Amino acid sequence: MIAMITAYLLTGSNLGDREKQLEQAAAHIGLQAGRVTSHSSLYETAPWGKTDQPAFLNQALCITTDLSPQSLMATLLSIEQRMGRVRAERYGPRVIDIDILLYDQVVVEEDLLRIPHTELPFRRFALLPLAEIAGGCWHPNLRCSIDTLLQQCQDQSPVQRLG
Ligand code: PH2
Ligand code: MG
Ligand code: MG
Repeated sequence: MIAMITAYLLTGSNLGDREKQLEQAAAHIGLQAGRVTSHSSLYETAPWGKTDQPAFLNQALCITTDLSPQSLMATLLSIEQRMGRVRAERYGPRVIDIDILLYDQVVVEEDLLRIPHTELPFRRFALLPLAEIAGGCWHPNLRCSIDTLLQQCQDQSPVQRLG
């Protein structure tokens, strides 16, 4: 048996009814991946990487789960598929994206799965929502807190917390 661990996810959407899709994703995650124990506010975020696309809504979720990192990833991908995600271009628009940011203090370095998320330190749209619910949380590779990563982040892209 695998003990319950705490993981942090980031959901994102920039096509269709973004808010409804983030809600649906959280509901699916709660049913299939673990228990959603807390969530950040919704954030309206400028598209990062490929800028000629609509703005995203992003949200960080905290879950407890007994799934391994690989099973968690597979479950999240199947939720994305069921919600109608079509993978086209890299960084392109999507109805739903669910990424694993942190999985306890575990480091995974496989071709298809990297935890902590490799881009986390460079993306304000992920760090700001995550800091709202896990500012004191430790990054196992960089050996500093999420709050510290946010303070050091050079990304200037607009990220606005919604009321
Ligand atoms: N996801 C990406 C690429 N760019 N930009 C924002 N603002 N939010 C995202 O979730 C996002 C992005 C690739 O997964
Ligand atoms: Mg992503
Ligand atoms: Mg993804």
